[in-house]
Amino acid sequence: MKESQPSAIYLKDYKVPPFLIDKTELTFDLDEATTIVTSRLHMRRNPAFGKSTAPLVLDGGEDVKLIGVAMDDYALPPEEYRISEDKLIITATADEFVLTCETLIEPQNNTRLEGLYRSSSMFCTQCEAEGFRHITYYLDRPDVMSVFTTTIIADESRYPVMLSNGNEVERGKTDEGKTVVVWHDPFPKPAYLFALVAGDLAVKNDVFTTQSKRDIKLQIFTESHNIDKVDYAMEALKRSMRWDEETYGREYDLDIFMIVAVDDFNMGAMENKGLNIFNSSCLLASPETTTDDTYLRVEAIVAHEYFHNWSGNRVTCRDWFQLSLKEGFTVFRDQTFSADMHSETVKRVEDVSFLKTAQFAEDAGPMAHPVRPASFIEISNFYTLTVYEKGSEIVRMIHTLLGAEKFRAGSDLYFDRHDGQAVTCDDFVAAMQEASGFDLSQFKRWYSQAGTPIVTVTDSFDEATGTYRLAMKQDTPATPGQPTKLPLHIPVRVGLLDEQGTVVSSEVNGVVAEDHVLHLTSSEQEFEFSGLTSKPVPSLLRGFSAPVKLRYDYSSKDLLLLLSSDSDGFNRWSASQQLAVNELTTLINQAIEGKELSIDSQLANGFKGLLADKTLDPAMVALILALPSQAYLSELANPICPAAIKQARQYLKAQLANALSADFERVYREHKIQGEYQATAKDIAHRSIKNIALSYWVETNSELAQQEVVTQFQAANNMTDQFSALSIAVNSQHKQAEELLSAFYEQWKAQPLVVNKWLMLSASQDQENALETVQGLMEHPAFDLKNPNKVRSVLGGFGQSVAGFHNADGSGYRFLADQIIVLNKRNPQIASRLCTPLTRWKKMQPELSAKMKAELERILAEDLSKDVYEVISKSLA
Ligand code: B3K
Ligand code: ZN
Repeated sequence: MKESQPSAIYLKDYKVPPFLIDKTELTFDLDEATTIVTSRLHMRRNPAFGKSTAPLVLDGGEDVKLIGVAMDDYALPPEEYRISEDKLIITATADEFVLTCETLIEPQNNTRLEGLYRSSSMFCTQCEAEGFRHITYYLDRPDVMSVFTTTIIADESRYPVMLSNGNEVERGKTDEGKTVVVWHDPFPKPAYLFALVAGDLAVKNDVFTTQSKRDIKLQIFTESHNIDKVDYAMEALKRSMRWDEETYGREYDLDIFMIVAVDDFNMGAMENKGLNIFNSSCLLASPETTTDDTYLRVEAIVAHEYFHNWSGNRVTCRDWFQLSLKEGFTVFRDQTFSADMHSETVKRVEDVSFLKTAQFAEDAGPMAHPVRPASFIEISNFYTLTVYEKGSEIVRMIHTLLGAEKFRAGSDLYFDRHDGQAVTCDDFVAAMQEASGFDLSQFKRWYSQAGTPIVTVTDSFDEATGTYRLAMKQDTPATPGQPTKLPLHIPVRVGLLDEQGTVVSSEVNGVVAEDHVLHLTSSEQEFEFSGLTSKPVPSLLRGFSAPVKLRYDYSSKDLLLLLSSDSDGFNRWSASQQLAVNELTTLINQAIEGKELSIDSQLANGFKGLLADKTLDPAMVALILALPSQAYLSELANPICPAAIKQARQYLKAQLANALSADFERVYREHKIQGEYQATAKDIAHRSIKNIALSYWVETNSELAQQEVVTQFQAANNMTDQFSALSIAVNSQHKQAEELLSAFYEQWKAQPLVVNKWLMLSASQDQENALETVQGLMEHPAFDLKNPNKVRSVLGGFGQSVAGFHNADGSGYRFLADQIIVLNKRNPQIASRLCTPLTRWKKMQPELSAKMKAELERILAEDLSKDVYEVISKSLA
């Protein structure tokens, strides 16, 4: 452990920057051994800071070597500046000056993948949040916005493509014959949006004509062997550009928009101004190598990064505590876009299912934090499901409260008022409130209060008056640093069904409708519905109108009625989940008590009706058929007994499979599609129901089903069907599973993105020797510790192996901790993310919990990066 541990910074300490940088001129002399960066910063004291003689303090990194610094071309002697930790401090400055810094960096040795680094044979950058300081000394904070001009000097034979933000304005040669390219970005931006790419890349060109009839040049760059896999991303980009014009009135601003795919990338993609950089796993797509899920993911991420051009770039964040200002809003925008492109209900179910599994778990764990955190040690740890997904739910609730038209008026006001500024979540809410006249003052607590609220609902019916009453209570559990909570403004969308399942109208506060948005604002509140003839079954929290845990004592009969008849598609899914959770909870308890598992499943009746109903969207049926995941059941459990959960899921799946075996076989056959692969909602739906039907059918141990798995694996003309067959074989412990896994690797070993899927599936196998398997994978030629995708595949896959990761002897936890310790030094961001499963130790069954805790303590004793230190120390607090 270090002598002194890193300390937190606080939102309440925010101060405007003492200096501004109006213009930033950068020159990169790129070379294999060393890269020289020269910056000329046109700086002045910030009038908003007040009169001051404060020294100039620039952010840097231990990997940046200062060669020289000059003020207005006067080279500063060593006594006129100093370097303290990672800062460059210059005591005496004029009120306005040009600061020149020459620094040396070694991108080829940058394993953190922050700042300028090498991926394959190219140079690329990642500057959000604080990567720019690993390139040169700067005021690396989002409220310092500057106009950038970037000069790149490199050997053209190795780096024929040299890109930066904005427009290319000049091209020439140095005396030594190197190529010089100059880029200028007219839009002021914070350093986190800076980007540079240089490499030998192939390009796909296209054009988009904006609503005001400007032609925008679109370019996607990849290494040459991947350029045949960018057509889908290009089409998705054009759809996104059109959608943002139509839905938000936002047009693209520069004359060129570029995307580059790189293999080594810490996350999905990055919205650098005019030059998005993508993890190749989130950009490349072809039917043979890419599954339906990934197609949809590529479309969503292309859209997300493009939408940031307004929600993030033109209007950016004042400080990193406001991260959700751009991320929550942009996730909401990309979710709505995907819903518009495909099916609204399917998209909502997928998003909510993810939120309830992963964000709810985060909100209940040691890293729980508000959507706008009040403090952090390392901002990279706050690119979380809370900031992104719960942040999006907050924006969605504003949309629900205001209605579509007023929401649009609010977003217009927000963009117009704050264009070119770095602002706060309060500014966003203020624009929404002002444009709509809707009071959002209590609602704003959603930004500052962590934890998932629990809404408990009871009801009563007065036959004499035909009045139905819902009594609601809200309660948000304590979270670290927030022992008590205030009531939130929670929009609860409600419909009422009669005994036949027909939605009935009712009157609430003088409004007659089939669907009401109730405003739950107090800890306890009652709502009255009049005009009813019999006690209804309530369809509560329709469309998941708020990110809360709903408690209402539904009978199985009520749930079956909602499942078969609710006019709100989301709540049909929700009813099926509740029914499954109820049955699985009974089975999990039997498993924990060591009893023989047995259940008279009601779910089978519900499923039977769905499988026979040809009017339903097959994608929705597929979602309903998917049993709650191991991860979601773990989120609900306390304590978590992984083996019991797994046993219960397997048992229920087999019961359902046997009860409905003929239905699953029929559905499997009915939904086979002929012809060429298309990533359309319709075809995706057929494939999803077909493959889930096969996964049930095979559980009956039918020889025919087993053979069908192998046939589909061999005959598939697309990765969705081939990989589904392989996963079904592995998960059902098919006798040919090993053989198919080997065949798959042999077939695809030249395609790294497919190999990543193979690594993940191989690492997740639930077998006695799972640890040995995963250790073998880390020695496999296909593995590379430098590549975050491969690390995530192997270690993420291993986390899903109950027998491996949760092995009773603690060996799985020890193995993960060993990897975290190694990666802590190489790539702190990735190391920190890998800690998540261990941070849930307090909820685990006691024997496992103690073993997890011991590993956390072992990690804490190491010399840790800020990233890993923050997560581990908070988990043990
Ligand atoms: N803004 C980036 C995320 C950067 C993460 C830095 N650790 C991608 C996105 O959300 O669009
Ligand atoms: Zn984003």
